[in-house]
Amino acid sequence: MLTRVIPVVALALVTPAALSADYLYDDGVSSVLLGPPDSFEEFGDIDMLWGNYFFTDDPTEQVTTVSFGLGSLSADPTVSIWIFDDPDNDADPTNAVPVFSTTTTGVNLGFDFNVLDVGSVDVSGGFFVAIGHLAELSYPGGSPDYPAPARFDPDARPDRSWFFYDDDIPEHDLASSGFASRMDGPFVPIQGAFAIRATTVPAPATAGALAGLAALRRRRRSG
Ligand SMILES: [Ca+2]
Ligand SMILES: [Ca+2]
Repeated sequence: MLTRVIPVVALALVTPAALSADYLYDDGVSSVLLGPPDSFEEFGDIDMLWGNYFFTDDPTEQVTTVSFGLGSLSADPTVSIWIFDDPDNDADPTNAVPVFSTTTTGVNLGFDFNVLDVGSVDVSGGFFVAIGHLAELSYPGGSPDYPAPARFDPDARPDRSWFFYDDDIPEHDLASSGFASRMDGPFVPIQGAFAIRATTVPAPATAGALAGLAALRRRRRSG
């Protein structure tokens, strides 16, 4: 009995890391920044959310890491990190359900990424990984100005990236956000994909099944 258990445990520890998947659209050179237009001055500070929609390779996976590039930030550099699972998996995140959120201090690292360990967040099929930031209205030199925190790659596909503006982004009902657009929408002057990436591992059931399969093969080989 012991000889059957030990290989399974060892494989369960090794397999998830070996099978981790990276989801991204950018090519590492995300050279364009997006923020509210100065014409939004009448609305004051603008809450932003921008993110990428991905599809899991396996039916269910666990997001372990979110990586994101940032542009210019407000005086308060706090950013929020959100993971949504989309119940209808239709590439449209406006009805997606938040399954994880936290806040951290964002840093503009140029083409490099802020990296956040999110633990193990279950997602199935279509999921949406987004960054939030309050774009504070300021008046440098007397003219209205907003930061442009959403960094994107203009060479990447634009039809999986979405952004939202509102006084306070309604993360639990993105469809009701004051402004929502895909990155190939009519109000987008430069299209592209956001510098937001997700790393996943197989969900425990999948990892366990794979480990069991490997153990079965090993037993067959040795038998
Ligand atoms: Ca889903
Ligand atoms: Ca949807």
